[in-house]
Amino acid sequence: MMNKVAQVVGEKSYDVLFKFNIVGDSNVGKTAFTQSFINGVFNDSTQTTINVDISITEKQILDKHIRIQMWDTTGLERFRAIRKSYYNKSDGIILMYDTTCRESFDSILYWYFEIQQQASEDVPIILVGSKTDLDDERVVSFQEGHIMASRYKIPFMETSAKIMTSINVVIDVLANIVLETKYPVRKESIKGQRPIIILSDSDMQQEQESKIDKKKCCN
Ligand SMILES: Nc1nc2c(ncn2[C@@H]2O[C@H](COP(=O)(O)OP(=O)(O)OP(=O)(O)O)[C@@H](O)[C@H]2O)c(=O)[nH]1
Ligand SMILES: [Mg+2]
Repeated sequence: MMNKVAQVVGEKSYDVLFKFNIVGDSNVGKTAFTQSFINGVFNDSTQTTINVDISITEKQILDKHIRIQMWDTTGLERFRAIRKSYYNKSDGIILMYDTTCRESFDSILYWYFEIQQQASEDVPIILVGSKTDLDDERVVSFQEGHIMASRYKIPFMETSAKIMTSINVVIDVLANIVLETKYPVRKESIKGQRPIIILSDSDMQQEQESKIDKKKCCN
């Protein structure tokens, strides 16, 4: 098969290996997201990640068997130096903020800048707003997330690791974008299956920022 990079790891084989990084402020839910995706369970007693945790899983997308490495590191500023090598050869990045924490949303600018500095040019990024199950505590509206993503021309989704909302969809969207880039011949077949809204400038103008009071922020 064209482009097939068959690799064998123990008994298992896979067609493609993707390295995905998840970034965002401390406490936004990066580890909870990763664990929900990898293990299918929510752990509400996560500790701040020290150094880097790498988890691995495999997934079938269309005719490709994909091995996904999830690289999860701390969002704490004092560990910034550690993160330099973290972005090396990243295939895709989940840029996360917490919908109940305005400060984490304001930090998106900073994280986007760090990605531009450290990751390879044109690495696919998806913006993710976390903790949608905490609806009463929400301080960042869906529209604001949408507008931010439009600004950077990247896809956007909201998730909850606790009730498993859209966790797999985020990974599927990112994996499909990477597959489209690495295997352009597949573009047409994948396009029809991509569950994302392509954000345009006109979408952006039509969106009204909703007025939500600041109620609470990150710890
Ligand atoms: N209700 C709710 N709580 C969540 C969700 N995701 C994460 N949390 C909680 O938010 C807190 C922080 O989650 P973590 O996943 O450890 O955050 P992190 O981004 O990995 O933080 P650092 O490792 O310090 O960078 C924990 O108490 C989680 O239980 C969610 O979807 N819903
Ligand atoms: Mg963590």
